[in-house]
This record gives sequence, C-alpha cells and structure tokens, in this order.
Amino acid sequence: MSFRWYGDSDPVSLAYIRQIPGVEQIVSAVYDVPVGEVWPIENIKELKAKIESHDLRFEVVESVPVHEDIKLGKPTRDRLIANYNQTLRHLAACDIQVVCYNFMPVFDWTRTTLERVLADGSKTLGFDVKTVNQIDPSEGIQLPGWDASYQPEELKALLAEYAQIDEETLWSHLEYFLHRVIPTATEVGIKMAMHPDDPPRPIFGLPRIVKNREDLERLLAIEDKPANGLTLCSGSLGASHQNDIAAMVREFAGRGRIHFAHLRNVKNDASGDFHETGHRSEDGSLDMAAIVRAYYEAGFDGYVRPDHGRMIWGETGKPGYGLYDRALGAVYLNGLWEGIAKVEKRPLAQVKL
Ligand SMILES: [Mn+2]
Repeated sequence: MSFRWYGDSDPVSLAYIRQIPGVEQIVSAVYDVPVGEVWPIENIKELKAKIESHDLRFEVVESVPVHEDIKLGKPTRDRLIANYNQTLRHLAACDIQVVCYNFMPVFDWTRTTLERVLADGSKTLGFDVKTVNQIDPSEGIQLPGWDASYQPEELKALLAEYAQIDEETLWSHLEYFLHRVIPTATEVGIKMAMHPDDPPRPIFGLPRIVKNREDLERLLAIEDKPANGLTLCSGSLGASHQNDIAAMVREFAGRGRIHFAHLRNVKNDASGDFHETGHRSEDGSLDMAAIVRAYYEAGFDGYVRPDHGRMIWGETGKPGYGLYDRALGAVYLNGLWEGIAKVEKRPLAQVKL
C-alpha cells in the first residue's frame, strides 16, 4: 500500500503518512526538472533518502511526464525520448521498480469543479459534460486545476497543433515512443505503467486513446512485454459507466500486466457527468469490494494506492490530495483485502498488497 506525496511543498507530511496503518510506500516524482530533461541521479537519491528517513520506501514514480513534442510527433522527439530513457536508467540505479506515465494531450486530468459539496458537507471534484461542451478552446479555456505552466497564448498554440492530430496519429506517436522506451525499461528492469485518460472521453476535440478495454489491449500489444504495463485507475476508467473495472482487473492483472493499482470510487451517470466520492462501494457507482476481490483472485502482488480523496474535516490543500480521506481510503482498502484473505483462509503474508 502506497500514498502519493508531492515533495516538500506538499502540505501533507511524510511523518503523518507514516502513521496511516498499512502504508509502507511513497509514490512521488522529481518536480524541479523541466519536462523533457533528464532527472539527475542526485535528485532521485535525495528524494529517496528523504522518504526512507521516515521509514517508508520509494519504489514507484508517478509520473515521468511525456513531453508534448513526443505526443505531437515532432522532430525533437528523438532527443526527448533519449532523455526519457536516461531518466529510466537513473531511476533503475536507485531501485525504482515502476514508472507511471500517461499519454493525454495537454492536460493530465479535467474537472469542471474542485469543490462540489456533497450531502455530508465534504467537498469533491466533479465533471459536467455540458459545461465542457460549451467551451470553445480557440477562445481560451478556464477551468479549475489546470496546469498553470501554460500561458494563455501558449495553450492556444498547443491546442491548434493538436487540431491536426487525430486518434490514429496519436496512436502512431505512442507506438514510436514505446518501441524506443520499452527496450530500455526491459533492459534496466523498470516496469512502465500507463495511466488511462481522465476522464475517459475526448475533450475540446483533443484525441484520447486510453479510455476502455479495447484501448488497453491495443496498448499492451504494441510491445507485448511485461515492461509495457498499466496503472489501472478505477476512478478514471470508472467515470464511464460502460467500463467494467473488475473484468479489466481479472483480465489484465491475470496476465501480469497491471503494475500499479489506483483504487477510488466515483459516482457516474449515463450522460458522462460524474463526481468523486469516498472509497466505499456504497458511496459511488463502483463495487470496490468486487474490484479488490478481482485483484486478489488474479494473484496481484503489485503496488496500490488510494487515489483522490474528498476534502473532509475542514482540511484544505491540493484538490484530491488531502490527508484524511485518502488515509480512510487506504485503511478501507486494506480492510477489504484482509477480509477477503481471511475468508479464503490464505496466510496474509502471502497475499500482501
Ligand atoms: Mn488515477
């Protein structure tokens, strides 16, 4: 069981994370190197030492971001892919096992509100299809939580470049990337773990290619090697009511291709609107017990983390990444796992998450 931590600027401290029952791992990244440049080995070592000084381990990186030029298929991509591979070599030298990444154009995730108030007074992230459809990207986009590293003009230019890129072209750029990165990952012993698109639908005409079972299958076939695997995010894929998460877990964990599990619940409806909920099955649309059971039955022994949490008990901070609700999620998920393991009467040590 792991917990995401955003480094020294994260209001949630490593000392507090250490106190969550069952959490043994930190998932983090080097945040002070520009996207596309090599992560110096010293920076990785420093981060790892800091985490280990709190009696926690650092074996999963989320994320090593993929430069937009690689997704756009620009001539600069060869240099950027060489840098990416060098970063993987440095991470492997620091005993990192899994690297989470995504291939979403421009935006890592999209929500229309970061502060939807639920019936219990907690605040959560929500997505409303109508609001997104009313936005004309050529006139600029203002939604909460987006990467502030883009200036408005820069963003417009980037969106104009993507207007030339359809889904098949983006697939071909992903293939180009994986054919060059997976051999390096295999060589150094790192497992790459693609995070699906969030939400799993096209937005603003941007192509989105990791949305459902068929997309995951196609992705894994590009390089049919263990190093080419998945971060299966129940909340991202689960925002589409057509995705059967437990079935995906059975299939892809059964084949040893899920290296990192993001577990959270989401309340969705057929229109595509959704909001995030607490992790418990009853609170959202996903049967979390069935999903955890699917991992158990597939013999999953990879890394897992609670994903986003609501803001509860007056906490403020990074939307989706407060301490309290994610800690409740971690304990709930470990409780499900222990319950399933005890019913199955297998020793817990053999089935540890
Ligand atoms: Mn996720």
